[in-house]
Parts: sequence; structure tokens; C-alpha cells
Amino acid sequence: MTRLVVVSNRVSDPGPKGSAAGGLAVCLLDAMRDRGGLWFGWNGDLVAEESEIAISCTKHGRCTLMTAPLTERDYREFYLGFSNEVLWPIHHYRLDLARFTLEAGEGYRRVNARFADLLTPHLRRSDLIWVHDYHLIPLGADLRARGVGNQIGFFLHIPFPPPDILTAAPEYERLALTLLDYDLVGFQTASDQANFSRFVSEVLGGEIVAPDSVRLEGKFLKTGVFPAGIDVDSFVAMAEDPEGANKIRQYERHGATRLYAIGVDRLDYSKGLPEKFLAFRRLLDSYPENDKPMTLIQVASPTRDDLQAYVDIRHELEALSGKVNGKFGDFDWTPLRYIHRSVPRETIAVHYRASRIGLVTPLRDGMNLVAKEYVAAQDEADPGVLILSRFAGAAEDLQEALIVNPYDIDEVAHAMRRAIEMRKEERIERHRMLMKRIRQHDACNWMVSFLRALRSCRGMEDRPDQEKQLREI
Ligand code: ADQ
Repeated sequence: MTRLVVVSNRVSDPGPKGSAAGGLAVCLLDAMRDRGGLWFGWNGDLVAEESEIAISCTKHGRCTLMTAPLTERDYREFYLGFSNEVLWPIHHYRLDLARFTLEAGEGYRRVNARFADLLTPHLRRSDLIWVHDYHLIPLGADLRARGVGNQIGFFLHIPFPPPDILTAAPEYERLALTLLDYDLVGFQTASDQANFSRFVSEVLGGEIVAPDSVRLEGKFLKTGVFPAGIDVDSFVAMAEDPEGANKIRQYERHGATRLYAIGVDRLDYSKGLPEKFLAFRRLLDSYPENDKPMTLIQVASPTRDDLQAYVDIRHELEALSGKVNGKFGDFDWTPLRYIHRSVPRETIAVHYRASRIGLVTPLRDGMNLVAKEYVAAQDEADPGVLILSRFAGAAEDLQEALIVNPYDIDEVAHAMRRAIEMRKEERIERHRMLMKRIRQHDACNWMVSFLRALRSCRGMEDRPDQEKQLREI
């Protein structure tokens, strides 16, 4: 039977469901938990020397985790340096935050080559290999260089911006060329896919053969759109937990307002958190003095805090939340509850359900799973309203949300007011449509459709039992 081999920078423990923070981990865990296969990547440990790197394997049900540490130098150059100080900002349209160094570029190539060295001896000829995200763009080419002839697919979880932005990054052409060694490259949205095709034709001199295929120097590459999703039913179950609902009722007894808006994000500059706080302040400003229209709960998990840009945004948020609470707070009311830590998913789910507004306003986002989680967690008889940035990939699909420009704080404040005042019938109707959409594009469909497309890349017939087979991988 075909074995699925997943490769991502970080491998997460697929144990209890509450453990992961971060979209890729959540998405892959939901998709891999039952199907199993081999999952290879970094275990989060650091060693001093390359000679200390050794693979370890653990079994979790049907899933084998094969992991290795990075060296401290890899962490600086590959992880912080090239991945998170070059690729992350430029793919999120933030050239101003990108810092290019030769060492970081070399570190990135070195770790990708090492991943290929470590993985190749463990591969079987019939394995289907699925590589994830921006840390590992050249891995497919590195595996090919070691004679791996298997079908290899790549999925980009973050946006693919227009060519003008990417060409500002030194050596991006060289990196983009390595994508041509995959059989299939998947994107979150149609506009990411179109930007990639433009890059191949306008910058690399290739040819757009069809909206879903490009050709360059004799290489033919299939592309596709596979919107990442969540495990909807498990989220619904978490949100409906009666114990959680009791806890929420207890908080409410102590509070002056019963209406909540909630934001849940990694503390990243791409997530538009300062703009969100400013929009909330604008909302409070628009109400008469002494009115307490709503409380904003913002959960922001710490992430990459070894990088200056992340330290800066943390300070900015601390100052802003202090200002909002200082100006509007009262003896019985803290308008902005800012929680700077990771929180179990069960707790997040019940708070989504208790909140009239889900405030998802990134300045750029590949997809944004929080938007989908918020929808899944709602009570269908009295649902809340999703306010969603037009710059999140999720907005391509979730059109029944209130779609906003996150840079326009008046527009976001206005949408919040609209959500507060929205009649129940309209909320129910919007929610019904949104639920339909997140079910259409859930974690299982994401995985099955990607793997089906990957398998068909080399002329495999589309057999009716294929879906069943993929579920059994
Ligand atoms: P992320 O940038 O991490 O993912 P997102 O899709 O919103 O963004 O996923 C975040 C996940 O982490 C959600 O499941 C959320 O519940 C969880 N989370 C966030 N803050 C948390 C906290 N404080 N405590 C606990 N859990 C928390 C990347 C891309 C996205 C893309 C995903 C999946 O940047 O655009 O949607 O991958 O492809």
C-alpha cells in the first residue's frame, strides 16, 4: 500500500488535541491523526555541533514521527534568518522587514540538503511525499539530486505575492526554480496560484500552459488550489462542551457586559493586531460616555520572540491595550482583555462560542484557520458574526462574513457596530452559509484533494475507489 510521507519544518506531537498552536500544525494533525504514515522534520531541539544530529523515531497510532534536532547555527541562519527574516516577511508583502544575509541563505540551503540526506535512506519506492511550507521550498530538488524518483508534492501555507515583490529578494529566482522539481505545487487561493504562474512566465521566462500548469526548460509542473481547512466536527464538539459553557456563565456574573468580541492569533505582525486594537478603540469612542458596548478578548500566543520585529510588536500591543483600558476601563469593566500566551484549544472553542464577534483581521494571511474555527464553534440557533479581512485567503471563500479592509480602522469599527446590531435572522442565515463552506473545505478534503491531484500527476487513472484508498493510507 502507498505510504504517505509528510515533511514539514516542525513536527508536532499528535497526542492530545489541545496541544498545538499554529495553523500548519493544527491542519496537519487534524489530517494525519487517523490516516497515519511517516512524518519527518525538526523536533524543536538544538545541539551545538552537526555531528550530534541523530534521528529519533516514535510511533503514535498509525503515524510514525521521525525527527532530528537542528544545530544552534541552523536555528539562527535557516530558521530565524532565512525562513523568518526573509521568506516570511516577503511572502506577507513586508519587504521593509526583510533582512538578507549570505549566511542565512547558505544556512537555508544547508538544512534543506541535510533534510534530504537524512530522509532519503528511509524512503520506499512507492511512497507519496508531501513537503510543507516555505522553510522547505528546495527540498524537492534536493531529493531529486539524490535520485528520489517518487511523486513529490509541495504545499505553500502562506501567500504567494505578485512578482514585483518577490524579485526584490536576492536569489528568489534561484529558489523559485527549484519548485519546478515537484510534481505538484499547491496554493491556498486562486490568486496565489495566478501570482506563481506570472512569476514563472514574467521572471523565469517559462510558459503558462494552462491556469493550472506551467512549463520551463523542459520541466512541466502542475499547480492547484487547495484551501486548508479544519476538522469541523471535532471543533463543534469542543465548543458544545457543557462544562465550558458553565465556566463562561461564571465569568459573566462578574462582568458589566455580556457581549464579547474575540481574536485569536499568533503574535505576528502579519495578523494586524495593532490595527485591530485601534479599531476597537474607535468603536468605544463612537458610543456615548459610560456605555459599555462590548469587551474584546485577544489571545495572542508568543511566537519567534528571538526576532526584533516580534519584540517590537509585543511592546506596541502592550502599550495600546494599556491605553485603551486606561481610557475606557471602569471598576467593573476591563474593555480589552489581552492574553499573551498559548491557550488549550478546548478553552478557545468555548470562548469563540460565547463571543458575538469573531474578529479576524490579518493584514495578509495564507488562509487563516481561526476564521473557520470561529464559525464551527457557533450555536446555530444564535450565532455570532465573523468579521474577516479581505487579505486573508479565507475571504476568497467565506463571503458571508463581514469582509473588511483591516487597514481602515473606521470600516472595521463600523463592521463591529453592525455585528452588535445585526438581527438574529441575518446572523443565522450568514452562519448557515459559512458552515456549508467550511464543511466543503475541511481538513480531510484538503488532504484528499491534494493527494488525489498528486497521484494523478503522472497519469494515474482517477479510479472511483481512489478516495477510499487515500483515506486508508
Ligand atoms: P498561522 O499563521 O499559524 O498558520 P492560522 O491559520 O490562523 O495561522 O492558525 C492558527 C492556529 O493556531 C489556529 O488553529 C488557532 O486556534 C491556533 N492558535 C492561535 N493562537 C493560539 C493561542 N494563543 N493558543 C492556542 N492556539 C492558538 C499558517 C498560515 C495560515 C494558514 C495556516 C494553515 O500563516 O495562513 O491558514 O498555516 O495552512
